Amino acid sequence: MPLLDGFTPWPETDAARYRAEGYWTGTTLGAVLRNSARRTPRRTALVADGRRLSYAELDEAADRVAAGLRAHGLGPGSRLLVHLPNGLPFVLTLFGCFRAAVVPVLALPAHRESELVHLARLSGAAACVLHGGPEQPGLAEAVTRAAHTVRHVFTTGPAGPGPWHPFDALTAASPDAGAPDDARPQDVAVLLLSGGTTGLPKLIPRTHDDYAYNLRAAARAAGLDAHTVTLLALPAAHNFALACPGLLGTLHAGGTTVLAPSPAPDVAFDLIARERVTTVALVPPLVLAWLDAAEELAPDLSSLTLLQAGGARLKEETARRVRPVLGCALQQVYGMAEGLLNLTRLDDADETVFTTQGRPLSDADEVRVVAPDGTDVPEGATGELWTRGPYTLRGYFRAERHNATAFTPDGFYRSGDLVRRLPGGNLVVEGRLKDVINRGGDKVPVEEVENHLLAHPRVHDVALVGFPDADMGERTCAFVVPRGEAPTRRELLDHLVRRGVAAFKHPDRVRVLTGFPRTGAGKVDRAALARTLNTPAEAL
Ligand code: J2J
Repeated sequence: MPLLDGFTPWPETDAARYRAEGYWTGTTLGAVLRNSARRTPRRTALVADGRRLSYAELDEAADRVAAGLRAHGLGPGSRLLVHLPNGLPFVLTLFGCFRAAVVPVLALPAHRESELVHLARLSGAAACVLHGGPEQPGLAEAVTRAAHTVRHVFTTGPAGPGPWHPFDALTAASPDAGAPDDARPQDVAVLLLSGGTTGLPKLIPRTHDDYAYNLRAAARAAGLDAHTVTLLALPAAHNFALACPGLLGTLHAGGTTVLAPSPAPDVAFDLIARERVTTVALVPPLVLAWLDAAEELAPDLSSLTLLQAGGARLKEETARRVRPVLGCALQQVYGMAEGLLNLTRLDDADETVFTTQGRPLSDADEVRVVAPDGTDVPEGATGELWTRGPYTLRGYFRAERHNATAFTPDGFYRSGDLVRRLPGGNLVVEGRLKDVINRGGDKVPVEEVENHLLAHPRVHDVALVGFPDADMGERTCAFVVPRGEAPTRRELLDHLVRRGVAAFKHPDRVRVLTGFPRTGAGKVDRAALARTLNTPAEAL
């Protein structure tokens, strides 16, 4: 029996095959750390917040947090909303949860009240852990007011009145020496946020078995070993930085993870030189920023051997600059928190690495490229990517209605991405069908943002449209049909801030129109709107 209702397990025949063929090994994520700690207790596992923790220390700290969670009444299947930047509290919370079988719900650091409230409600969170920044009291209050299931708030800042506890309340518990791991391999280990689907963001359940396979296979494909030093520059709460291979893959390999407080080149370059970092994952706008900064600053990056780039399409010209400027290999990664990972391989020809987004991680990944009628397109033609496999979800959490269309009856996930498959199996991402704008790797859910803008009293109708941008790949423009006097962009941004919407969702431009062009079917013609943006325009 699954521990969580609202989780769609794999059909038993598939699960049996994934076990029999060795994809699922019956391990838990808590055991990933335990195993490395047994092998190399004194090696440095983490460098974070000015501290260095050995594997033995991290392992012990994870047990403490598990005991702390249990002491606050959180147990197998309880959900814990986690809103933390890259730092020690994030890693401790995560492993405390894995050990106590509490399910962390990983919000991104950029999220604000609107997203946190939605995630707390959707997950039915029993508690949350918040970063102690200046916005924290407001966020804590909003979440506890709006989500009645939340009984405890742990914060890395000063604790307020009521059900608030300092984060130390979790780490102060004495570990239940040798307590068995409460988690079972087939249970949901973590709820990740979807990069955008129609409507409000969805939660992606990942089990111990499937995520452990994901991180092991990704660690292998990225060539990680005990000498790896990974810089975590992207938010650890995102699948790419967390387990592809990222933090969890590096812990599995017995290497060291350095948590960067910011991905800015000056901060990262210092850490790379000081900690002799070998591996890093970035989104394309950061790859560009690092390339430009490295040409100007000539930093010591001699330890760096691998840059993974993913989250949005990397331009070929940018890909070609990586080795000459940064002195390391490039691996393109086309992934999704829903599961499927595609990567170029370390021994691929340069042409493949520069011009494709790689091929599936696993022999057991099934990928179809299909036409609108659901038939497979010929090799080399563009179609929608559908996938199913040992680490790709079979249903979003508590989203029955959405699942009915997001998955085929035989369990393929309809990704909404338009791809081309080349001879040899490598994929090229050509575009998308889903209503999401990919702003340099940050996924902007169109309908969600439009709904926030529609709530403004002087907005009669609105359409959010992506337009090409040299640095970000795409940016966003809100086309507004006003009610009375048109609101300015500043007024709309203030409105979104008041509603607690993450800054990356704020429109880059605003255009005022008297009405929308329509398609033959009467829908807003977004393509026609996008075409009007090809000429430089003044933002209001
Ligand atoms: C084009 N589009 C891409 C790429 C993702 C590794 C890397 C990225 C993610 C991620 C991830 C792309 N070129 N190289 O989870 O483990 C777009 C696709 C995809 C969506 C998923 C990982 N890499 N994309 O970005 O869940 O549209 O995961 O479906 O945030 O990003 O977004 P997300």
